[in-house]
Amino acid sequence: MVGHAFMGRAHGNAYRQCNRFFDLPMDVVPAVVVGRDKRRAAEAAAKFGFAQATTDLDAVLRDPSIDLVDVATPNDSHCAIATAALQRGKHVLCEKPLALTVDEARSMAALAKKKKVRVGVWHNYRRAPATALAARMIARGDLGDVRQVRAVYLQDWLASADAPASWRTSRRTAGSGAHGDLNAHLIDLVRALTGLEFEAVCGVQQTFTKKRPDGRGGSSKVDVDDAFCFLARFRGGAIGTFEATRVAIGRKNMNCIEVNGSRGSLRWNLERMNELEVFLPDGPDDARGFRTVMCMDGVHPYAANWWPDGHLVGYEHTFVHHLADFVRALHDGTPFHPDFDDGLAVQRVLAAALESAVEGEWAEVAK
Ligand code: SOE
Repeated sequence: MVGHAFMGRAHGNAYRQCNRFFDLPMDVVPAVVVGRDKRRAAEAAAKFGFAQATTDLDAVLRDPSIDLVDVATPNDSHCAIATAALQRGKHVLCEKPLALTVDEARSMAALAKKKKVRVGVWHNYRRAPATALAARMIARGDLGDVRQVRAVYLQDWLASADAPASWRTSRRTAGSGAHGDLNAHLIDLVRALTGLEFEAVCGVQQTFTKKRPDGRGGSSKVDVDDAFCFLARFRGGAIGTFEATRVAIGRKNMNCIEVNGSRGSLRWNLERMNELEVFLPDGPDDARGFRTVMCMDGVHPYAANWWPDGHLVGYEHTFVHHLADFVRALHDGTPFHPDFDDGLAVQRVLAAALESAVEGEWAEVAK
């Protein structure tokens, strides 16, 4: 695992838990944490049960006993690290967004195919029990034809002008702000739940705080969005709205999506992540309404791997599910999504929305 503080923690925990809770066809052996700082890499390795820590990525990539490389670094190094790993024939899991640009994402997807290895992007929210159930219901036709999606991802950790600059507030290292960080999740979630493909988008963005403390007594320019909203038209006629922000005061991590079909609707909110609100045209007319399905019974996706019925899971479990599904797909030779083609599709939507926000007009999303 090539790690970076927060993302490294979420991934590291998944490696610790997936052997224990999922009956996997092969053992996942956490081998080595790679970091720029030897001491911090060693701490992460000890914490998450990896056998070793190093700063020498090349040596790890040359090691034939390493099968899978997990890229959990800031966005500007995804392409270089994943490319080097793919060149060495390693399977790769990569943080989101897949890359900084569509060109990078396209070359990563092409190389993965050429090398015939398995790849995935860490869009973990596809794999909450409730979102996986939503996808199952929509695929089964429970909602009829999907007409509208409404997706918001709201945070507030940059609401204060005193919040420090970081790699996440620079275009060079992050590509964009809330857009690439949070809209990327929403775009993936909509594709995963509904199967819809984007046709055109129209975006608007704002940076409310243009300079932030750099931690050395000075300040750094912020050249990414604090908030980014866009409208979407999907192939086939459905429409959608998307909103990502890091300045919605009071909203800590509200990732919420509603889907309206021709027969029914559903809504999921990460803040109540084990529940799915569902409206279906069943029962007597006068008793109809949204009902809340608690998605932690054995019949629900992933639930039976954890606790007895009705006992809950949390944010970190979505990463465990992601890794367990990836390992199973690797072993069985079955498809795994999101792969780098999915990551490329997300990148195309991100880029088109950004172009649209800059140009002030609708932009087509390349196929
Ligand atoms: C910060 O905005 C962040 O950690 C994102 O980078 C993650 O992808 C999201 O899941 C939680 O918030």
